[in-house]
Amino acid sequence: MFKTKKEFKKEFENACLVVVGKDFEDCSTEEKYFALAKLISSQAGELHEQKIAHKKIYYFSMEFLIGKLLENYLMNLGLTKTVSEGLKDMGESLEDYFDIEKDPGLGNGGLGRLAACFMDSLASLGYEAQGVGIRYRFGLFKQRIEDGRQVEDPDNWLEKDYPWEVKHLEAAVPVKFGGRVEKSYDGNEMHYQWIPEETILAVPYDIPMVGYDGKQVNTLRIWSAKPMEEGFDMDAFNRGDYAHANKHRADVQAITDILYPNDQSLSGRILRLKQEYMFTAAGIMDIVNNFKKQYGNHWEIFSEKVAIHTNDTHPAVCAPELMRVLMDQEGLGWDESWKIASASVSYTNHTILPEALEKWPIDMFRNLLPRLYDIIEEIDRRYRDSFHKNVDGWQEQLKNTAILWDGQVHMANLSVIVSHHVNGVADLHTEILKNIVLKDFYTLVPEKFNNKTNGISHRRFFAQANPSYRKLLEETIGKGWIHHPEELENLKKYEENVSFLEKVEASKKENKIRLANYIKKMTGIEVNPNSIFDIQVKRFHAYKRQLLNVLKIMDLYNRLLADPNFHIHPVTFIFAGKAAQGYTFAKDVIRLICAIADVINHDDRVNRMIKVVFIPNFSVSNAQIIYPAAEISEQISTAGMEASGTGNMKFMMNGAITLGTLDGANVEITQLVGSDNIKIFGLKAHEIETMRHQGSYLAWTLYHENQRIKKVLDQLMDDTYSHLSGGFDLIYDSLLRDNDSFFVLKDFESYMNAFEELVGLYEDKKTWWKMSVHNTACSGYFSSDRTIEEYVQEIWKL
Ligand code: Z16
Repeated sequence: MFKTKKEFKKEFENACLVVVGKDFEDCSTEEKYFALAKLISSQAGELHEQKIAHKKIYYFSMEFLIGKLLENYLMNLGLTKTVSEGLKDMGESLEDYFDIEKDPGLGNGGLGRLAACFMDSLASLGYEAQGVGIRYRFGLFKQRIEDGRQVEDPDNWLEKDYPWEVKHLEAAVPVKFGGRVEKSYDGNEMHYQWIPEETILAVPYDIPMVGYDGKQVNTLRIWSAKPMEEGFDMDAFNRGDYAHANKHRADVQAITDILYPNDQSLSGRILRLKQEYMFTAAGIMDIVNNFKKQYGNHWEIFSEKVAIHTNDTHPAVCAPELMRVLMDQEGLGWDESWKIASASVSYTNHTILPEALEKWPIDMFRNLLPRLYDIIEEIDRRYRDSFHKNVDGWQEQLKNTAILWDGQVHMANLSVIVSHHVNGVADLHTEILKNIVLKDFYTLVPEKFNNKTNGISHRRFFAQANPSYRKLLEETIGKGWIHHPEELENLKKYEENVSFLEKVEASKKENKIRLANYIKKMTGIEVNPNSIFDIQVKRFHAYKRQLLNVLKIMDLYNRLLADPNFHIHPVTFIFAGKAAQGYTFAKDVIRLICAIADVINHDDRVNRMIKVVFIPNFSVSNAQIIYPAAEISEQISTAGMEASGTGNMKFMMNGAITLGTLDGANVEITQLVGSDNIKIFGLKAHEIETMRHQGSYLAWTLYHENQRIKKVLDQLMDDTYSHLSGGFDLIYDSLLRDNDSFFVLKDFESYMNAFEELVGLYEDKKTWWKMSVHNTACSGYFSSDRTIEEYVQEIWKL
């Protein structure tokens, strides 16, 4: 482990030789980056000491959006200065190395990034943890804009090797699929043997998860599918039929080839079910192997040593799979296995959208996982048996909570039944789960339910992403907040301090210029750093209502042209985010943004006042440039539909003012900052619920009564914006023919007024920057350190 600059230079030169096989002088920048990453990775490895006898949490997640690691790990290990100065001596620039690193796209959005923030907090707080996931050969597609449309390119992140991962062939485990179950009776009890049609090999790759101060280094273990040695078709190979000999290999590897890009929608594809079972079964086998190594067959203490968390229902087969291993492999009985599994597994729900709640056709499930199906059927049978059939409406209750129903396996119900705790991800979301989505379960087992409001890594998204603000904070409230984010509260003392407010404004300006340069580089568009940066970045989805934001800009444009007295402070409207390939509506909204951007940015009558930018390929790495530059944070989902949101927290911490609905964690942001320091508009969740119920909302009426709405909608159909990529009938129809399912038009007026009031406040600098500082000061609550402490104390009991 190097400490000084001199030691670093020596070890780095050595790393070039060992890793790349060349002298430092002969290495390309990319090779040098590779050597440095390997060096830091091995430093981290030295810190990875296995603490025995502690309870360990295994966090199962289909997605981990970890972002780039080098800069973060140098910061966490306290090596940034040593390394950057050492490199400077050698004529190198650390920033160049940061640029080279690939950002693994092993996730879609919020759920995957949450898992990564949790890994950061677990390690930083010193808890023993392992992330369990999938090593997709292709991450989420890379997004490019061509002729005003989204184009998807494959994300071949492993093309040149990934220096942070270490393959562990010795820890590979077999995973079975298909076939049948053989039952035999030995005169005493039944034995079940799963005779699979196919067995594949799951191979783990470990990525170190380095905590702040290097306190604890955990691992993220991601699994890759390979054929078993015997699986290779030697006969075909010997016949010279190479295509056939390799087909099996290709079919098996296909299991971990791609990440499904449909964020929050069920694909129903068998390959997806294979992915889910593969990483779950591999992870469970790994846990059992490690447990046996340490504790032999003391199964009675399993749940005192192991906590298993399922991130959404994707790993929902954790509990039945653990039971299968305990019964079929370790010889335990049903009752004991059930007790162990249900005392170990817990579950987080991340959405109430029906299209995201996983259900698998029973036939498909049974054919692919026959033994698992038997176990699930027995869990379901016992659940039905234990049902109290003396309460009114029990049939309805049973129907809503049973695992097997309607020819399908209901994964959310399975998850609730097998878990000791079930949680939502923000107060409002958990209330909706308890009172609507899972209300029958809540009546039956209220004690299982609890809330764990999401959080974010304040180290990555604030300390690292916002160096100018970080420096300012260190000069005023010190460094304590990096360990104890609640200390950001100390900033409240500076809210009236004009010279401090000016420094905050200057820091924001610096971040805006950084983003403006990035925008220029990526899109060619020049933006004015003195304009207000109004930003909406997140996945494209109808319920997130990017469309509402677009209609706002169209309306502002109309009024700027029509009314010479209409004046607002200049604003730059910035969007970023990906739409699933097959989600035509969402892709059309991106197309509409690009179309209005093209018109407005080229219209010299208004382009000193407003501009519109779409930043391509939203990812963890450009997010770190975007959040710190924001002044207005757009969090405008239809109330009740965004489970929590986490971008809202990242913006708030970086001093942006939220313009939002009372949805997800916006509700808690409002409670924390007070209603004077946030701009809330629109219908409330219960009002939406009532209107949906009564069918009382008619979008047509609004269209005919409101001239401004009528005008912008008509412009979707005429030639105002159709020059670049065609018309926008689908969007128009969603609002009028389909009666605006997401209440876009209903919230339009309230949104416009809120926006204008908020922008009006910008003229008064003191008010604005005071609000901004107040938001940062109150944001410590949203550190994932707080969230993780709650999981640890109340669910995992580490
Ligand atoms: C996802 O990103 C989320 C939910 C889900 O069911 C599937 C995916 Cl891929 C998001 C929620 O939409 C968001 O509100 C929440 O903040 C995030 O999960 C983390 O909980």
